[in-house]
Amino acid sequence: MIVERVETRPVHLPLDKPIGSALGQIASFGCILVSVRMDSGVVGENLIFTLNNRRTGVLRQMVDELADLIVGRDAGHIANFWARAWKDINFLGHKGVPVVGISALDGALWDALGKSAGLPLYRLLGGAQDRVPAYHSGGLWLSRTADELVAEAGSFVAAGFKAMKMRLGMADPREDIARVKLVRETIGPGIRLMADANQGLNEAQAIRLGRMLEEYDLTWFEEPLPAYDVEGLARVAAALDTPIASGETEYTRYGFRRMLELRTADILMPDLQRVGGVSEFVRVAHMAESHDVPVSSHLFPETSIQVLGGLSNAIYLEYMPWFSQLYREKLVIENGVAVVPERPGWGFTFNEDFIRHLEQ
Ligand code: SMN
Ligand code: MG
Repeated sequence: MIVERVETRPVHLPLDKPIGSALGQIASFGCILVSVRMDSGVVGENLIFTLNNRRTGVLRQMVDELADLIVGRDAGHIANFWARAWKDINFLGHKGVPVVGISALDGALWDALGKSAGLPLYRLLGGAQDRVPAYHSGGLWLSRTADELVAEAGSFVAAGFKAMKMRLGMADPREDIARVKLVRETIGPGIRLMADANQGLNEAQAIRLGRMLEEYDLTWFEEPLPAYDVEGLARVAAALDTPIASGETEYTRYGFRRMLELRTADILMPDLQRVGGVSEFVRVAHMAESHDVPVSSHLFPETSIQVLGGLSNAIYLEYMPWFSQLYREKLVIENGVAVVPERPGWGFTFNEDFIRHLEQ
């Protein structure tokens, strides 16, 4: 199977209502839909995005610029592509947009491989589990009032979720604590609760807030510090009983190797677009397994579910409904557990009817 062509399409996807996080307000997403066409007729698909459709053109350009590394070549030589691309981006840098470009093509090639083999990715990866616990991450934002937090947390439990994540980062940390207390009281002790600070704290603030949150039995305290401060994060992790989750802002095996060496986090959560695609997610997860560290996913539930299904140390899928409308198929979550599709490739294909109305 030879790659014939790479196509990229920008799509602006608005949210019904803007949401607030420590990363700022989010009103929409600038998505780049990537389609890699094979001589066999198979098309591998993938998705990358920016918040609020800012600088989306840079992502698209990066994918277009890397296309010459796969066009005319054997589409099944994915690791070969990855190694050549790694050398190719050396001059631009081994983090950020160049790695996102690799991730986009890597994922599309894996989708194509699965489709041509007639197998879902999780089986190609070895088949560790066909169900993965999911936590609801599509709510409990900083922009929610106390009443809205209660209503939303209740609605997630009513929908069968056994775990959910809220955001931290109110101007006064006492307000964060009051909000965690409120959500914990709403859902009771039997439902898992995660809290995400989105890099908004410094080391002293993180340890202080983390200590005050210990009594609310958080399953994890996510990204308390700026992503670059891995040494500080290791000290936060050592100071708290609550497990630390981090990694959504980290790149490739080299970034995660450092995190594991320093024991910065109890749970690693690679993001398919930043880690370096399926290939690198798997490398990172296997490396984590050798340290007895579990992994979760970050965003992209429709595609991440296949990767987690291939990993014995995957504990949670982040369920975020943002991109669901872009796909024809719907992710099935039964009693809070996501079902890994048995359809080939990702098992999710772009919904061209919906996308037609969005294209710029
Ligand atoms: C998150 C990521 C991207 C945008 C908003 C919120 C958050 C998460 O860190 O983990 O979902
Ligand atoms: Mg996060």
